[in-house]
Amino acid sequence: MLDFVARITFGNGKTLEFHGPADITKETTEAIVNAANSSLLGGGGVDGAIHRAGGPSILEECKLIVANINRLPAGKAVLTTGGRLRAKYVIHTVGPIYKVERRAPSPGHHSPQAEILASCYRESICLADDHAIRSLAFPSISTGAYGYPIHEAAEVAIKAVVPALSVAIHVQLVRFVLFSAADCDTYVRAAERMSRDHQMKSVIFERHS
Ligand code: AR6
Repeated sequence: MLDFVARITFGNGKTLEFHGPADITKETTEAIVNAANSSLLGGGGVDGAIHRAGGPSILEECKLIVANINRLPAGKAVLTTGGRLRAKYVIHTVGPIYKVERRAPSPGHHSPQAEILASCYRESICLADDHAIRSLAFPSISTGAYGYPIHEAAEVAIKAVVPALSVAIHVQLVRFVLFSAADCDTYVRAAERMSRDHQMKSVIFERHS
């Protein structure tokens, strides 16, 4: 079995990978990211799967966090341990609930919801770096129950991850773990497009399919 679908190696030796179809609860990265909601009390989708696989200690830690901050705003991230997961940590972040835009954002500008989605990725990488975490796996945040179109979300996600990974001190590997082959293909195509359009500098792009 192939151990990856696509990989980008940057000039600084850091790596961005795309795996799929795959289940993030089985990940061996040091941390995985949860697409949570502001209550941090669990839900469906990837959130439900992470709490089920990781066991009750994750929810207990989330409750302690909520007791301090009340709710986690969209675009922010917090960290718990990983309970029974193979990953040592879970970073919980809250994506935007997608709304159809009435007006297109002006050229060169992100819509507010794209900014929030980008912030989820940036804040998660920054938090991982603060905890000296070296490898981190993301699901496709907001593209399930929160309805963000995956083609748009993939581009926002990769554009946010590449510079954040580049400036991170500890984080060396970011992996997108996509639940379906179609979602994985969408992310890989977005990355291919961006590397072709020279939006990423000095990269080696490998693809196994
Ligand atoms: N591994 C990887 N990806 C997964 C997995 C998994 N085990 N399970 C689902 N996905 P969603 P959101 C994919 O709905 O859109 C929850 O109820 C899924 O196919 O989990 O950010 C929370 O509590 C999709 O591509 O997250 C919130 O209330 C992606 O993960 C709300 O849903 C995200 O889908 C958050 O919605």
